[in-house]
Amino acid sequence: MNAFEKIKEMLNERGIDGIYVSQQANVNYITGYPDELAYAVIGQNDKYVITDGRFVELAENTCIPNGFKVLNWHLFDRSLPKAISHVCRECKIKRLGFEEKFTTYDKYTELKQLLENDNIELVPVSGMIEELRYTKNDEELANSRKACEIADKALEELIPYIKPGVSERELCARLEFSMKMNGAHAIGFETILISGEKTSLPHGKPDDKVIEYGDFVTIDFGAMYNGYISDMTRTFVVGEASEKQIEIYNLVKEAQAKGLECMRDGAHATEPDTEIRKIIKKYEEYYYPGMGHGVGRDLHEEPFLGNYGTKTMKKGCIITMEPGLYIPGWGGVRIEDTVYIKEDGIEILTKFPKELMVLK
Ligand SMILES: [Mn+2]
Repeated sequence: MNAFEKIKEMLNERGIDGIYVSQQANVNYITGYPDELAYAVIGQNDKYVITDGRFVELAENTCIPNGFKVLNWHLFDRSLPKAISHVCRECKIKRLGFEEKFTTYDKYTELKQLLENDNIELVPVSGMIEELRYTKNDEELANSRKACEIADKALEELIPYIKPGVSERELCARLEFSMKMNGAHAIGFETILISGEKTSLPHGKPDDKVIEYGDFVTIDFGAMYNGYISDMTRTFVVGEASEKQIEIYNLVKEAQAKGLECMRDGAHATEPDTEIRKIIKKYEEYYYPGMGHGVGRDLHEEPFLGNYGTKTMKKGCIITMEPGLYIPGWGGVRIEDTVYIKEDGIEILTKFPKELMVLK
């Protein structure tokens, strides 16, 4: 069954006969459109991409081959809701689903008014296209694998530059340059490249701080390839590692290995967290409980792993495993891989070594 057939089945299950899709990764996934600022409306028999004049040619080239019609909403009094209501009339949609988490209030209000005039009902929908994106097909896996390879290569190229006196900003620029030179279509997300005490900030930002002797350096970064993102974190020590740095590092490494062991087809999203807590018990107050997430077209997507997780890992999921310990005023360690769940076991897509590296 292709994606369009599955979507029609989902429309039936939800008692709607069309859906307006606005979340960008969802739009790109179902249409094949590779850029931003496009929307989709799927009916029982027709499907439309709606964008503006800057992107019409691209949308025609990429979406018409997939059976979409392309509209320019600027030609509907520069109103996206007017273009959507036009499509609803064309497709004879009577109950239109919309993504409640990704539709702004002003668009909702205008669309509701327009549709009411045509006796069309607006129905909030959540997580529908995301359900299709939950597991990855071979083509998606190939893109993720390539993004991970590029990240591995870029980090390897950065290692010789990580030394005292170099700023976080400079290292960050070199890493992102390397990803692009190795074929990344974009960086996957804002690079976290932090050092010293700042490594206690799980999502700290690089600045003009220079690397000092004895610093931890935490690098959390990813490449994007054909719309798919890799996500990897490594933590290094520069110069010489203290006993406590070695202890914390090895504990997180052990926790990460345990987390990987808990990843398999059918495992519940809470399971890695439960097992990891047993290992880091002594430092549990410094542990952050969100230690994994699906990654694909979006950096953070279902399933989310942690004590609040509700989903089950499935064959075809691509998920990160990234436990860390973050000690305020001292520093932190995180080790993260992007992992593919196979029918029988896992494939770790990010392959950069995880033994503690003390960079001289
Ligand atoms: Mn991550």
